[in-house]
Amino acid sequence: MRDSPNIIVTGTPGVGKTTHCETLAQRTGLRHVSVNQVVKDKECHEGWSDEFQSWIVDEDKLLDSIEEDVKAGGCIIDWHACDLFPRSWIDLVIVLRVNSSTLYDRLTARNYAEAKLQENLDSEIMEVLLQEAREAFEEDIVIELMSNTSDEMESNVDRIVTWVKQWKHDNAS
Ligand code: DAT
Repeated sequence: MRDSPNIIVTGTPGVGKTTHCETLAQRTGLRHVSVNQVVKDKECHEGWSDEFQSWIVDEDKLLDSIEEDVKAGGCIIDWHACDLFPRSWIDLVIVLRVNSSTLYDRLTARNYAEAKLQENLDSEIMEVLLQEAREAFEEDIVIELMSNTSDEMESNVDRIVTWVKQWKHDNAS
């Protein structure tokens, strides 16, 4: 039994996962597990895909790399996918959402190539990550939150901090 919860923060690239996770880690003391960073640092990939402009992730290796940490509890997992993580590892799934025009501006600022930009905009409009989360986890642990403005981000973080405190209270041994 873990004494601190594990949270996934997921959503289309550019929705604000990293920004939320960093603030949440500061406010809660939980650890920010940036899967992007783990994939790079621990080489959990089979090379770089020019077509998708991203690493081809070796999911088994990735899960092995983070298993010990996650099983200990207290991880905020930051990744644009969530259905690879075993249900038993996860207590809360946050799916961040953003308006198309805001996402367009954020991804353009990152100099995304046109095809990748369009693919991510389509994914956000089609709610791909939200559906993935709802299919992979119990519906009552999947929470959709808007992330267009800093006010929304502050309120999201406040809400998750409160949830963490309550979880710890409810699960205290
Ligand atoms: P992700 O990790 O999902 O790719 P990010 O945290 O790197 O996203 O954020 C992308 C950019 O958008 C970054 O410049 C910060 C900004 N941003 C994120 N969430 C925001 C919010 N709720 N309000 C205003 N700006 C936000």
